[in-house]
Amino acid sequence: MSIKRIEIVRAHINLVSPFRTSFGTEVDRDLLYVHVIGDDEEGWGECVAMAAPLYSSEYVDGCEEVIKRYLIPLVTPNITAHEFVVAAASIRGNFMAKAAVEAALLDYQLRCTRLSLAGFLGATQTKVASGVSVGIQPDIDTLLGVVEGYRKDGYVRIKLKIEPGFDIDRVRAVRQAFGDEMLLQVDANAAYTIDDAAHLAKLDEFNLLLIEQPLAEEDIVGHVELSKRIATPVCLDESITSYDVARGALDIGACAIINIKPGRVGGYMESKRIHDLCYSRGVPVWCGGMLETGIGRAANLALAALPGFTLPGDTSASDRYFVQDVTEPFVLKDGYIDVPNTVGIGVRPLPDVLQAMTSRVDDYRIG
Ligand code: NPG
Repeated sequence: MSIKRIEIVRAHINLVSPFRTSFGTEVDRDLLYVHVIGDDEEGWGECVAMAAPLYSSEYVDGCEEVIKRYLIPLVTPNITAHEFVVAAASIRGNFMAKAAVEAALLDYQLRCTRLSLAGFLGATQTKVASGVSVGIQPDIDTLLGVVEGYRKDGYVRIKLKIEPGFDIDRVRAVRQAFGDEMLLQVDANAAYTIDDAAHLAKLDEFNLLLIEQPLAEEDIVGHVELSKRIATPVCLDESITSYDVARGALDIGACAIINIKPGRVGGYMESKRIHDLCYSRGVPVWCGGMLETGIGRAANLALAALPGFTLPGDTSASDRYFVQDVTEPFVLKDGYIDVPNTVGIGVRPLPDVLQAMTSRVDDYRIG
């Protein structure tokens, strides 16, 4: 299973519609794929970092630099993904960069050993319930129209992006229009401070599944205080960068639910550790999304099939993001998406599509 080369592939894809959050508006994805190549097999990983360091401190050009300068030199011809994770622990932070390399090594190793990622991780579900994340819309009528469209598509849970000035009235309007039964949650992407606790308590009447990352990434202690002052369960996203942070956050009562994003925590193996911790404590988890193309989406679906993923994830169908995905598209069937069950992540880029999207490929010899 000797690895011969690693390619760093840079590519670009447009989103079907702009995606506005409290930190900015994404109109396209500036992509970085890690492509591990051996004699008979290959492996693919997608880096989830955005073009600019607005969601987190990582950004895609920075990830490329870290991958080339610090992570590829750790890769030896016969390294396993686990051995890579151990070696890469000496590099601080840079979770999204590490996760992209780990994912490609895992895909490669699992293809060589004829195992699926879902099987390797311990998946118990063959399809996963799919939610959709709705960006901040210019006005309430537009928002209701967008939610209506996703409901017609069959999404089983709606997540509304919120920020100060675009919150209580928006949630009230969606609840009134679609009823109390609809699974509904909100995501603030760290847009509030603890001084907003009384304001955020106004969300309590809407029976939300959760409020995601209301306060700053570093303000884990603030989330403890907020959790006492609002009834809506607090879910952490940006703050949870590792197993250790997750355990500490749960121990001090900073959150009741965790959003697991493999890119944010440094990979699928760390994600599984966080899942196992939460599962053992009865803490629900769900799989977040970073507007991934089919490569990252396939791996996320394998993770989301673990038994502790009891809430629908941001694992939407390909057509929610792109006109033409880089892989065969993932499709929504009655609110669910099938978990890939063939070897590795179960998909590969479609060569012609990838080539048309690609701007640059850099090649590194291993060994
Ligand atoms: O469906 O992939 C998706 C998007 C889900 O809302 C989503 N992602 O904060 O969780 C988030 C948010 C995000 C989007 C984060 C873009 C970073 C960039």
